[in-house]
Amino acid sequence: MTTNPALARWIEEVAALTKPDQIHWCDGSEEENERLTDAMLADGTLLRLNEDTHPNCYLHRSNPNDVARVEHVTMVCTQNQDDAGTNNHWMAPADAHRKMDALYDGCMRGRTMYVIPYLMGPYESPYSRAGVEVTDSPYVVANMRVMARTGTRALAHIEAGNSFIKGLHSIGELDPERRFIMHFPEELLIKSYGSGYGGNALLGKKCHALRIASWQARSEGWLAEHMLILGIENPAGEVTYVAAAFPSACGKTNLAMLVPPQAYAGWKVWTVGDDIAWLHPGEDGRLWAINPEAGFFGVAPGTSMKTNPNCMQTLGRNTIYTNVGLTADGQPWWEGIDGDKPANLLDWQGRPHTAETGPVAHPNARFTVAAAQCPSYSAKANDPRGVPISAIIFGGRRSSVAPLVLESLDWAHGVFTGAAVASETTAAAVGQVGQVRRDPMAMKPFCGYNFADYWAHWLSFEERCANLPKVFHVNWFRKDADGRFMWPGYGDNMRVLKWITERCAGAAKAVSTPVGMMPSPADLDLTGLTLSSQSLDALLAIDPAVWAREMDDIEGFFADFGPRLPPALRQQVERIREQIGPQQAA
Ligand code: OXD
Ligand code: MN
Repeated sequence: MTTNPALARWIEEVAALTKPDQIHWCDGSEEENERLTDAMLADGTLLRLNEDTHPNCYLHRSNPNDVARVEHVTMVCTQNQDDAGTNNHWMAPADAHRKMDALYDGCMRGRTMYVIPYLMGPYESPYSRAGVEVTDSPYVVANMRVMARTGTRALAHIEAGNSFIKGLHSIGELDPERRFIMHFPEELLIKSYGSGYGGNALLGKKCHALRIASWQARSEGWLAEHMLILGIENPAGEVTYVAAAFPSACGKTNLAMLVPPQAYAGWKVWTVGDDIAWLHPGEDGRLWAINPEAGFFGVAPGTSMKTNPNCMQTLGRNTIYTNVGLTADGQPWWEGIDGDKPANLLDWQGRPHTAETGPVAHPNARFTVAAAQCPSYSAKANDPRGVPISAIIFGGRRSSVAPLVLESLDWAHGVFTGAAVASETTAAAVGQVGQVRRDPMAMKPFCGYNFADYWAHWLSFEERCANLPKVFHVNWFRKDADGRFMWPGYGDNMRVLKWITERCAGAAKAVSTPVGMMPSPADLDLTGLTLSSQSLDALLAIDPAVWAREMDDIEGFFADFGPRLPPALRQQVERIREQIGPQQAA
């Protein structure tokens, strides 16, 4: 089924191990998708939603034990444990292969094995990379078709002699005790077993485009990042592109599709990507970004016409919903969606919803939809060269400490700012929600190698690019003493983006603080926003004592990386401590 001998051999080996009843090479066509969809409707994997309100939309209810990424059993299997770093779970490659191959032995008996050639990135882009995912899940095939460029054209790319990542996936028995997501970066190989959930099973996404790609990017001189990419158009029609890294479920999709407030006449935001950016040094000394994905796999709860109108207009046709609730007339429903809560809802497990049955949608319920359906989708999203990045923005979900926005003094300070990102955990991964943890560059779950080496790689861009982006940190999630969010967020985040683009153009003012540059209240365009001056002051406040403790915490976190930690990061801690002043040290 392929003229590529390495691919043909690998498929033969995988089939000999997993013993499927049949093998299907996916061509990515409409007819193929229809056939698979019909089969999934027939066996209950999918339910058809209301054809009048939601044409070609489906609901998938996953096994209730399989609703999020599983970081504790996600491993990076390098020959040398230090190469994976303390930021990753590790297993020796030989042990990992033994473990996984025992699980795969005969696991596809009675099933079809699907072979999905895919391309991450625009066709014809020198930055795009191919992969082949083998899976026994038609739900994975349907989702991969939306999220990546799958089928005949991707296979042709491989057959033209381009390298490809191998990804073997089986849902197995969906038994949490027999669930592992293993990465072998030295072999450009992924082995995933026991889960059908997006981040564990759509191998082009987190496994390939972040963990394996970050490994490749280090040796090849580029960056694979957990970042949205957007273009900000000013009333003069000039577009400034920014890439922004936030931990999972912190609003990347909302920010990527932002609609500016009414008072910002003539401003527009263009969506290039909502989750992953591959950044390459360009000949002009700038960093150029492509979005390797072709779709959005976003969190449904909280999405509404108020929080993300572009997203709501993207959904509603040709969409796969996973673990949302269902109205009596067959429409998807989730907490935070527009309108009153209807009667007679079924929850994400298909049970009649009552006050006792918990949320209607699972907090990590998702939609899978083609990016091309998004009204704000950028005309540049398929440009093989990508878009030039003027600003990198880091952010976390922090109820205290971090102000609304900070600008780094230089690249090394920017790398430090990214390395020190902390955020409260969310439902996107299994585990306790709401715990503050360090999530450097929002890559804690996704960096395929030792963070210390990763930061050194980031620092090395100072030598690679003459015209690097400015680096910022934002926090939309600061809370007051009563636990209420102080910043309205969503479309009003445009006010911060405007200041950022103006800083990039050298046109906005900033004040200096011990931890970076910041707008004074007068530097932010707050036209049309009602916000008390007290709240604004609090949002922009830097408490030296709190920041002194923050430096202690960051230093403790860095200590985990031992002598591999780049000295430049330790120097940033010292520099900031000096600026804060010794009297403030906790
Ligand atoms: C995602 C995640 O699904 O970050 O994008 O968990
Ligand atoms: Mn993500």
